[in-house]
Amino acid sequence: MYRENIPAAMSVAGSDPCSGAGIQADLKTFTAHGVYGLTAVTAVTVQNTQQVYSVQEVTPQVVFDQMYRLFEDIRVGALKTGMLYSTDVVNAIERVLQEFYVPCLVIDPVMVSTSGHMLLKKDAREHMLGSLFPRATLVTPNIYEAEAVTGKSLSKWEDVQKAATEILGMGPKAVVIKGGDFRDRPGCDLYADGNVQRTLESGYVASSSPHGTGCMFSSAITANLALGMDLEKAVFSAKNYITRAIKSSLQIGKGKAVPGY
Ligand code: PXL
Repeated sequence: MYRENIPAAMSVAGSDPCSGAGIQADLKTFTAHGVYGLTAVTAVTVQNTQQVYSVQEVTPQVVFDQMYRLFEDIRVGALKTGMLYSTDVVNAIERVLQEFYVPCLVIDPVMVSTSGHMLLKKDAREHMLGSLFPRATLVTPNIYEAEAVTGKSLSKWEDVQKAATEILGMGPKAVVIKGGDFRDRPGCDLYADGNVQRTLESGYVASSSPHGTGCMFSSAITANLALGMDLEKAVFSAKNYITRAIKSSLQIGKGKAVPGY
């Protein structure tokens, strides 16, 4: 018998000690939405606002156990994955998802940090596509990740629209391609599901793409889904949230700003 009086969402992701991205950003975002945040840590990064220095993977069994013990105890309304790092971690997550039902699954296919550090090994990409994409309610690649996933270079907005269709063919119910400072349409993202394609426009916030905006966008969507919003509304509401978060970026440290919340 579950007794939660607040919806819960889970983030399965890496730790970012400066709290701009990763698990820490996800928890802040869940809390800001009135959702109780649960976590399973996949890797511990050593980083500050300037760069990522190193990555220590958590053993796949411990990733499995963290998730398993939460699922057997707490009703999880929505789950997102972020930095997964290795094939073995992807497999551990798949094993948990085979045992427990989660109503909404958001896969943020994090691959490389803003500062250029590898956050998903090359061989793990295929596994993520094969095992997690088909289960996903939503996948949220940025332009670089959409290029990696489709194997095509995206230079025009039309290319992004085609990539969205191709990604839908990999099995998720919907996709958001996060445009960021994409030259052809800065500040725009593309939402697509089986029925519609819509552009999410915010008015580009110049010269500020703080570290962690991608994580925060996908965790805001996850929080909205845990609150029971339908998918398209969850995405549009999260776009407003992340736009406000970028506008109120926090100047912490010597490197990139982090999103406000
Ligand atoms: O923004 C991608 C990302 C996700 N997760 C962790 C990170 C980063 C970027 O640095 O460190 C843990």
